[in-house]
Amino acid sequence: MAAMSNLRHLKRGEVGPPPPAQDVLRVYGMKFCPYVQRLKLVLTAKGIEHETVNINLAKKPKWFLAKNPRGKVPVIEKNGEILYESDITSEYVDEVYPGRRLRTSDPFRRAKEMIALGDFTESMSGIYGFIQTSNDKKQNTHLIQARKGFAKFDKILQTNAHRYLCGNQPGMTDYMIWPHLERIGATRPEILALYPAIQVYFGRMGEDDAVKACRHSDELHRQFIDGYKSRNWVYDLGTVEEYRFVSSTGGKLKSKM
Ligand SMILES: N[C@@H](CCC(=O)N[C@@H](CS)C(=O)NCC(=O)O)C(=O)O
Repeated sequence: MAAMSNLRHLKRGEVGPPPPAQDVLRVYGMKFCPYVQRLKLVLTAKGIEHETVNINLAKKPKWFLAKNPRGKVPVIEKNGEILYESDITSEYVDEVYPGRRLRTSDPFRRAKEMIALGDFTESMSGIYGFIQTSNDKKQNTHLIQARKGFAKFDKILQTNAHRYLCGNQPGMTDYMIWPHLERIGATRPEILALYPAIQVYFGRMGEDDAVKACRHSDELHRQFIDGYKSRNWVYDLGTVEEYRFVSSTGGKLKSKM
């Protein structure tokens, strides 16, 4: 159950995997997707066994589009049922699998977390715009947008009574935020340095076991984002493992996932 699976990304024209075996949870993902990482953090924090099939999102197989008409990862499949969207799948597995409950149960605290997530999310299109362009003028516009959300998020963290947004251990909202912070830390650490509370939070999240298990090196992130900038998406970067299908019609997908 490697956290961010190293399995090769399957593309259009390639035969799809057989359905998952009875009661096996399967994640359709992409090694560098922050939304897949959200779900993987939740699965890892709760110790939920699962297998992974990685999808080449630049050349999506038809059989994948049939599973999620939105064409996005993550998707989960179990016993013939399918769900997608990182927040929906994460909440679902948190609720139906045993283990530490990651969603905050107190309605008021949960509502405050949603406000923090909203402020953080406000800066995301700015951040990804900034990371992906080399044009100075465009970078500046994106940075202005990113800073608005970050300043609000930093203020929330300053007055937060706990080590993490969700308490003294990372919870659901922390895991929804972390994948984006990881990418900013890897590519633009100077932005994080502008916000003292975000920087402390970043360091604390980095100590969490699930975060460690799902984390890519800064160098690997930079390699992937460089491809992204030049519109040359390379998904099979770093360690790459091959699938071993037992049969094309059914049965277990045999692989270290
Ligand atoms: N709202 C979705 C966003 C997921 C998403 O954008 N995933 C990207 C990869 S990081 C994707 O599948 N992109 C393919 C596409 O948009 O065609 C979620 O939270 O799961």
